[in-house]
Amino acid sequence: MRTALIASFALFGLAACGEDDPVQLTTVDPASKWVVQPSRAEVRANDGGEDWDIDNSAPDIVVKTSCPASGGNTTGETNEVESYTPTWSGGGCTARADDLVNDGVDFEVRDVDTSLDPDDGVAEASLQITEDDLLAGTVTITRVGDLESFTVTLTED
Ligand SMILES: [Ca+2]
Ligand SMILES: [Ca+2]
Ligand SMILES: [Ca+2]
Repeated sequence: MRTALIASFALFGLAACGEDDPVQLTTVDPASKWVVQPSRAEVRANDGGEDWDIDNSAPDIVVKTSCPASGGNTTGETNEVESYTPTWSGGGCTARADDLVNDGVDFEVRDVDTSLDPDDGVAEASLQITEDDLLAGTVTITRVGDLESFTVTLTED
């Protein structure tokens, strides 16, 4: 009886531990540094039925990127691109491979407006990144917030 009880506690301990075990990388060096760069997005034609901007122009899209908040990782912000299909080549964040795979990356996408008309939120998301994504060098998510799609490139620094 006593043995069984201990055994079940041991099993419970193992299961609880398993959930929190960090993902082990097999090909990519866990300590390698990677740049997470928003590269393009496809924005919905309107913001819940309203035009993005009162002058009926395309939204002015900026992406804030937050790599996992552990030692040496960074945040970034793209420049503003006025388009329904914006592309960017700078303003990403940098992080260790093991931090990316275990903690993912947070994105906040907004349409910049004037001080009289506060910025419109477009999407907020946490993007899980796998070792396969790092090896592929890119990852795309679809239908998040008011984005039809969102693509980031992953480049070893
Ligand atoms: Ca707007
Ligand atoms: Ca605009
Ligand atoms: Ca705007």
